[in-house]
Amino acid sequence: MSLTPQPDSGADDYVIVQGWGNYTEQDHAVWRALFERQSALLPGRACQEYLDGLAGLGVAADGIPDFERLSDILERTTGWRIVAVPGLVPDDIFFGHLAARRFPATNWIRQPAQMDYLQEPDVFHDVFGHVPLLMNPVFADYMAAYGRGGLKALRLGALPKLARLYWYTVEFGLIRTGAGLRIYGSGIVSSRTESAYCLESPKPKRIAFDLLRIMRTEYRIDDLQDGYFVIDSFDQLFAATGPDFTPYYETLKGLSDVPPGAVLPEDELIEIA
Ligand code: HBI
Ligand code: FE
Repeated sequence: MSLTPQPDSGADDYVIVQGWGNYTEQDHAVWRALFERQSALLPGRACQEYLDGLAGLGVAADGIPDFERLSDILERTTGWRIVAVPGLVPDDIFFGHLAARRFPATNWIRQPAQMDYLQEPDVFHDVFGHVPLLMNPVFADYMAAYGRGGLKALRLGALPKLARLYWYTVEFGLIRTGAGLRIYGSGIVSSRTESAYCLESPKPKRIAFDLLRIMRTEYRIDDLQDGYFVIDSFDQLFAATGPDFTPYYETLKGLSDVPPGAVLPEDELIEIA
């Protein structure tokens, strides 16, 4: 399958039919294995909002969920629906869906040999990783705001800066709670090794959320993160997307990029308990 999906039958938003009936027994077995493995790891590591969303959706071990059924529950809660796509879609299409409260979820699942890592998001990463937090009203608003911001960033040629915000929050974000650090990033909750590493390893730096600092920070897509950013609440995250980012992009032009894992003097470092 080509990695650059073409819109099917004139659907210029890359939306396809999920094809739930076409999943094989192996597909569902891979889902069950991934679901059971992560479900054993996440209590005490993933934030309560994520765990509540997973339970509220009824995403279960038994097999790959039907997007329409999940969407009916999701829509009643935060107005979001899930649309099936063949894989990564062009940025403008992606942001357009998010702005319209449609989460584009890949419809295929990884092969058994890819259990521990795959480059491109599959249905487990997208549905198990991303969809549960869309049940949280504040995070759901953040994701819609991010979509609108993405369309604007494209127009301003500032997408790489905004993509960093997505990476260090939606994909790899941590949150401080009274009980300690917890995970909310989808790239982490769907990964066996990173779910433990991000909270327990002394190697990565953990830095308090700072919007401009994040938008200066490069990231690598092919390895465990060297640095994480930590929010205090989803309200804080949503509030950060309130202002118009145009002046931020101007400010960033005068600031150098920061390598992943580097620490700046002004950083508030957060130690693991
Ligand atoms: N497409 N289906 C899909 N899923 C993504 O997470 C995704 C995408 N296209 C672009 C993209 N992410 C990133 O480039 C943006 O987050 C910046
Ligand atoms: Fe993702």
